[in-house]
Amino acid sequence: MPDRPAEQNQSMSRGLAVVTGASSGIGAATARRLATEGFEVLAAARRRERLDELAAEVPGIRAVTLDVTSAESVAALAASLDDVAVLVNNAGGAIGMEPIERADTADWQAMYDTNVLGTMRVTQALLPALERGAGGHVVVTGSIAGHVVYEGGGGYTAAKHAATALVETLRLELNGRPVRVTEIAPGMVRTEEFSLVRLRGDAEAADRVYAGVENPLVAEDIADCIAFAVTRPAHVNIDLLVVKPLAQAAAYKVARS
Ligand code: 8X3
Repeated sequence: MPDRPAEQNQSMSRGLAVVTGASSGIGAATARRLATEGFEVLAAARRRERLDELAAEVPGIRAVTLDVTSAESVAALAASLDDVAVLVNNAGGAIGMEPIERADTADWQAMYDTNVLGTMRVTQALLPALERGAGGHVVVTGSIAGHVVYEGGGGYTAAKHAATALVETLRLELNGRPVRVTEIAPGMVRTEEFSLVRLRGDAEAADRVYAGVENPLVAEDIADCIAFAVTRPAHVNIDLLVVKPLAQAAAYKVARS
């Protein structure tokens, strides 16, 4: 039971935050954290059951089914929203570690579709709602892979570089309008799914990514950075936060015991 009347909760709300890719990892942690920061949170993803569990567990979170690769799904979400304070474009991820000479076109297309076009679709559709009221904030979960390249990362680094280009272009195009634009670029974050999906379900290979690394980042560390960016005063725009664990000096320079 809420300990305050509904009207009072609403008046204390920081507004609506939409988080894509909210069914696990950084997205789920961000949904939880923004709810505790006083946002009304719409947790969006394809896997509805996971979202329903999250919404049942955390007051202030509602679930909505969203496929960022579908224009229809994105349009349906946008049609249901009036005023959005924060959009966290978090849906995305990596598929495969093959060198370019053996890369699979379908993997690259899928990575571009979620990490880049997904962000474009959702941002474009929600911009009117983001501009309404007190203005809005577009956050993109990028990656250090959007700023450097590494062997075996071709498709993912290409997609994340494109996501970074999207963020920087969007900030230029929205200049003078009341919408902040922020990229959070994580390095090594240990989540239940990122490396497992990237390595096509090979759990041992996924574990090796983090082997001997003292304290890789966790999803809550990135949620913390997102919460920081979106709770600054409205005139303060955090352009980019690059966030790595202490053990990681560069994409492939990682201290291991
Ligand atoms: C995840 C970071 O180093 O695997 O976005 O590209 S990395």
